[in-house]
Amino acid sequence: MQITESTDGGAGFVNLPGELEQALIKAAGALPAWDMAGTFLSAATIDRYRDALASVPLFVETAESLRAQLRTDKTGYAVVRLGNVAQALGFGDEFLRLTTAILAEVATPFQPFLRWPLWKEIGTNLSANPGMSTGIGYNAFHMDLVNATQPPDYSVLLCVRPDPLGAGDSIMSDARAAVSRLAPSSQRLLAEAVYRYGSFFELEDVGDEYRPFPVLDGRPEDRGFVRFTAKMLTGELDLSAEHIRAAKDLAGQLIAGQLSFLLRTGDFLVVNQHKWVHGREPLAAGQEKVTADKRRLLLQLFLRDTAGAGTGVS
Ligand SMILES: O=C(O)CCC(=O)C(=O)O
Ligand SMILES: [Fe+2]
Repeated sequence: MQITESTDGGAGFVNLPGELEQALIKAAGALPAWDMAGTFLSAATIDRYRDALASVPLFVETAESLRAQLRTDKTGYAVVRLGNVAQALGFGDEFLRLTTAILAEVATPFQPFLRWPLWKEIGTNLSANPGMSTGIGYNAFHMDLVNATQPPDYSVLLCVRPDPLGAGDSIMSDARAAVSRLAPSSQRLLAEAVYRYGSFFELEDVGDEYRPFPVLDGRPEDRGFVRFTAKMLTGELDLSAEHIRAAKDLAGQLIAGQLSFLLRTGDFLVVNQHKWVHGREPLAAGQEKVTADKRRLLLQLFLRDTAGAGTGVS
């Protein structure tokens, strides 16, 4: 079953009333530059942003409903459509401050990759491995920072430019639902700490490297993760045949339940990583004919649920 949500009707989509868009466009100009406290947006910045937006009509209710929508026991993801706001403001400081201020109402923005700014560019790189983040191929289902003991609670992707050739739909799958469709024998195998993926360096505030890790950690849904990336199933695998089979069963169930939609300019996707895995369909053929400044470009940041009772493996 493939559910394609190409219209605004999907459960996760958030369109703001025109009145709120206009008020946000006005308020953005008054937002100061942010300060960081280590990898986190500073508490002083969060307070200043909150004060600046508190008087914007409809903002407080909208932020509250976004926070509720993102819970594991609710939808667990959102595509917030800020296209009109982006059209008015462009993608400079004002727009990024506004987006950061909105996200700070969900959880604390942070950037665990020490070598990147708060908003990390994910561009289109013709010479990158096609299956990896900036590559042009199929970006298979994964959670971000899968090999950390405390992955970010939420992953955010802001679309500056979609693929000008019209492809590259985002894909999402409810990992908890996919696991529930597996045979108990597969679930048992996925609970064993035998899986490995990727490197771990120059990272902060995501705990330690988790290697090997179990896909299923047995923790409650709002705290634990389905620690999975289909990217670990390519190449030489140092895993038993039965552990490979269980992981492939899960990959198959994730695809069976997938949603897909195209992020437009000014949309941001927030994914609750305790519930959903994400990925991206291939970009269209012919990228070499698109000049570098016109190719697909996203900005990524992460959120830490500091109000929660702690996440991941402690
Ligand atoms: O390109 C995309 O839409 C997804 C990128 C992504 O998931 C990542 O870089 O972690
Ligand atoms: Fe990702």
